[in-house]
Amino acid sequence: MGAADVLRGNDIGTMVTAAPALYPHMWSWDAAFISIGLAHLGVERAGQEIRTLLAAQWADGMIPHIVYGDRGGYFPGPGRWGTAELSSAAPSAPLTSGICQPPVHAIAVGRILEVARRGSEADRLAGEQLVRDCWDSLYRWHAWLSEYRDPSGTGLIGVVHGWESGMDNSPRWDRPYSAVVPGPDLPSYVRLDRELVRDGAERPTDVEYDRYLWLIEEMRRASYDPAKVYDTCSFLVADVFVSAIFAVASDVLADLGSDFGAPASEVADLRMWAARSRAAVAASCSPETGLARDFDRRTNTWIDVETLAGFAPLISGGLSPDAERALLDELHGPRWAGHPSLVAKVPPTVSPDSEGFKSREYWRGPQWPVVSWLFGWAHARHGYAAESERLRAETLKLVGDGAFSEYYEPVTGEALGSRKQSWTAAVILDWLD
Ligand code: 9WN
Repeated sequence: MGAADVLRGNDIGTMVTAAPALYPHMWSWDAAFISIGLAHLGVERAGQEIRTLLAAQWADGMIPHIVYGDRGGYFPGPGRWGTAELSSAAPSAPLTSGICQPPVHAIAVGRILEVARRGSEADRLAGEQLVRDCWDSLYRWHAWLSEYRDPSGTGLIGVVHGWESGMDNSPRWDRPYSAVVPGPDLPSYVRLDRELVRDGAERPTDVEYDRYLWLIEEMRRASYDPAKVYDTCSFLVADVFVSAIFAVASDVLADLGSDFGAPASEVADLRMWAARSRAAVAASCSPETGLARDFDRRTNTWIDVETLAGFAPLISGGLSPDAERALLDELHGPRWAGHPSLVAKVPPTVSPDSEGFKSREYWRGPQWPVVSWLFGWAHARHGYAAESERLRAETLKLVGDGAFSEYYEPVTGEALGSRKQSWTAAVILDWLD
């Protein structure tokens, strides 16, 4: 089965589910990457994916992390969130979760436009229409992140749940999560993921899940009011990877805005947010390791845990040329993508040389093709064509088994997590172009 078949097989009409069984709904950042893959099958269908997502945007501007389709099959489902009942900003159709995910959407729209402009006249028109139709919604989304997740204008965007980072159980979050203490009134629940991924060690633990669910309880109690959530939620971390994505996506959106006649003041806002976040990500780098760091806003401390997210400045730019070169060499060097034990020279989520490395456990070590795509895209944007091409070739080698897995065991190359994961297929389609 090829990448295109995976996307077609997961297409339920207006949305391509993130995966056939484990994730039978639309996820925000998955949808963005999926739309890039779809652009290679048809620009109209790619635009439809973005439109479906934006139709679920909250009245205040947030793009929710899950847009539920008609099927159940995933926990937590919409009933557990209760967003439509509790928040006047949340839509009641479609139903959504109450948190967000990394803002990669403008990057996706920019890439769809590039693909569209290389295609037929109809493709070009469809791509340009998509930009016109979604620019304002994406501006409001970036404005929401700036206003509610960085209210003091530091440049670092806060996340109130590990799920918002997209890297759910990364060791970056272990310390902030240790302060999330589920109350005795946490309503009981049954995990569905454990039935679908047979080896439990590939998924987060039950202790982690209790914390994930407890945060939802806290947010329900704040009625998903973003200012209240920011003030009260027991998990609040300034996420350096989300901030880097926000910076570069704001640039992309500003460029699209200038080309398509968006209001100058809004384009200027985006440029300011981009510059501020780029500088903040660069300034977060550890003097010892050179890696960028998250900042725990509840304890006011830097999180000195070495993970792939530390390479965030390679996404957003803004380092001195020497520092950037050093970070790039580190990413591709023997502690990370070039580690001698790896089957494919693709960055693992945690270095095999780190204490916290767990080769099969989700965001604690495995290689995620979608993250490699993001680094590859950023390398190309910042002028590192050879490194970009290396990530492409090595990731293609990794997914050569045709499983299109969610993530891979770096030392053996074994496919892990969900198979036929849509965003894996999507980035491969883009890379095969
Ligand atoms: C929770 C869909 C999503 C990705 C995330 C990934 C995983 C969900 C889960 O799957 O998270 O949102 O149930 O584990 O961590 O990045 O968007 O593919």
